[in-house]
Amino acid sequence: MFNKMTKTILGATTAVALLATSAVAEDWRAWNIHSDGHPNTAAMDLFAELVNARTGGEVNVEVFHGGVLGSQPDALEQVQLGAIDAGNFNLGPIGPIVKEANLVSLPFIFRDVPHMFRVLEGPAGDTVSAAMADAGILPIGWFDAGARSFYNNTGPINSPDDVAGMKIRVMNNDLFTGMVNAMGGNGTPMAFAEVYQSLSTGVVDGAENNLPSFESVGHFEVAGYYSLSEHLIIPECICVNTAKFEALSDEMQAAVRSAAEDASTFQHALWAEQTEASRAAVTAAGVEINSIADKGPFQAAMAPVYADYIAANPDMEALITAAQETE
Ligand code: BDP
Repeated sequence: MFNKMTKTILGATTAVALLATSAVAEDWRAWNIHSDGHPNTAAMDLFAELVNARTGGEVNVEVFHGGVLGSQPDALEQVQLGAIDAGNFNLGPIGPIVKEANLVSLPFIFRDVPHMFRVLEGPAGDTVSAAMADAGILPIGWFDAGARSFYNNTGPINSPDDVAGMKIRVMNNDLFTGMVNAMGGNGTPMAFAEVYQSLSTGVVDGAENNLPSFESVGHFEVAGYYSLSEHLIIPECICVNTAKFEALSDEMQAAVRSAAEDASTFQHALWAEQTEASRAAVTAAGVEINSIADKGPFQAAMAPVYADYIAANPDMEALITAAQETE
């Protein structure tokens, strides 16, 4: 399926590539935390291929997979500085840099993934994108990252009380630490690369992520219980250093944008497939996946997280209401 979709998309690029004017070629280094076999890696490879083809070689993207260019918070700083040009970033770690991006990192703010995309494509999403662009991190494509759920090595989680007393690794954002702490747990920010080791040595009791990431980095080998709390539905972007993008001609900007859009469409299809494949793979490996009949108590436990957040960021309230009221 990869090949067929890739070919169709590449076939449509020839005409656009001919539009490319000859200017000095630039090389963009792109960050990706994932490795082979993860949908985002295939999508970032396609993005690079499409940019190179559609800009007629005027922009050459090279993607560095597996987080070799550094941790996500560090890489984001590098994008702001222009030392890294682009990448596939999760909006969670962007929140500490761009306040508006925190809209999508509030637990249970979205009803489901389609609701998240409707918000992103509406006025609230425009506000988030504009703030990111102002901070130097311009989103030009949106990836599906499903929903994040808790996993641990003690037992199934069915209520917030089951999280109480657990040390849970979270991505770098105070909202996530507050989220776990509000359930009586101990939210512990840590780089993604350190989570496997920390789970296996008991430095943390659990973590939270979507099924493809839970599988792809082997966390399922060291955390046998995956509980479908689906507490965070955070999109990811293909993001580019704003100044680098704006320095391109209009044609080149359109070519890069269309590459990001097609790579995103491709990613969405792969994501749906991979989520099911990962569910099957971890189940076959002995992981117990449990659904949670009533998520109400988890949502109720988030009341202080929202109250504290809005008290500290009163200007975010309108955006939060707009997201919640989006049909
Ligand atoms: C994955 C995201 C990646 C994050 C990672 C994490 O795709 O961007 O760095 O989770 O938990 O799902 O750190």
